[in-house]
Amino acid sequence: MRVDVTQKDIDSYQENGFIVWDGFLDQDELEVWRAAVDEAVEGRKTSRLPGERWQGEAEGYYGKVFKQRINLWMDNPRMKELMLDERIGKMAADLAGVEGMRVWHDQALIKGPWANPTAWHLDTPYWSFSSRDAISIWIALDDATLENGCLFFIPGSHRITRFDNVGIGEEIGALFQVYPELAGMKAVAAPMKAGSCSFHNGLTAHGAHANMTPGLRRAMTCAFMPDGSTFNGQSNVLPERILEKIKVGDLLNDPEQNPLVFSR
Ligand SMILES: O=C(O)CCC(=O)C(=O)O
Ligand SMILES: [Fe+2]
Repeated sequence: MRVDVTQKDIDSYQENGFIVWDGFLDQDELEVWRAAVDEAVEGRKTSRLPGERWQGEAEGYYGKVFKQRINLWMDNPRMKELMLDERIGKMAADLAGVEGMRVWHDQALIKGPWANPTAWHLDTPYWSFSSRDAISIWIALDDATLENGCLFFIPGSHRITRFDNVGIGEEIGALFQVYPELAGMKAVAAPMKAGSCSFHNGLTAHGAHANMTPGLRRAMTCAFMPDGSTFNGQSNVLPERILEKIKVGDLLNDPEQNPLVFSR
């Protein structure tokens, strides 16, 4: 695993709101990740979340953007070992410039053959905390190409966006109605070899192509929440057990839900 973050990487991430990280996993590690993700996704059947919420495949257009299985770390021991790796948490904390990182949620995102494009969107505004320093790792388990649905980012957009957002729906450019100031900015494609990854700020505008091939575009991702973040009132992926008792402003620090992966 290539985990050596330099000051140059940090500067580049802070400037652009994303960084592509070639050669994150070596071939042996890639095989381990692929096997673990395939096993965990298979084990999850049609539940998008563990527990009682978000059971069954998403309906309609969104259900054909990707197959989404969230928080695989919670019910698959092999995924837990991979996702809660302190080295990944440290990379996320170093790039984001924070003291500690908790898992917000992991997710497998699998674009099947002829999957719909992933409309332009931001991530953090969906979540149950509001931080400008949330960050996601997106690991390519297959080569992610212009043909099968690689990611696109708008460099610098994380410094312009607010917490207004759009859903990942049929209108690929809906985000630009909310942020006309982004409309003139050029996007960068992020094709990646299998085993490479990217990190992006949750407020960076991003999306992905359709899958125009008969093969899979498998990705494993994890969103990290800076330690110390508090509840903003949105349920998102939180289970009933937590929603029953939490109040706006409370710390999101339940170790069974948001484990601390790294702290300085
Ligand atoms: O994999 C995709 O198509 C979208 C990924 C994404 O939006 C994310 O990781 O935040
Ligand atoms: Fe996203």
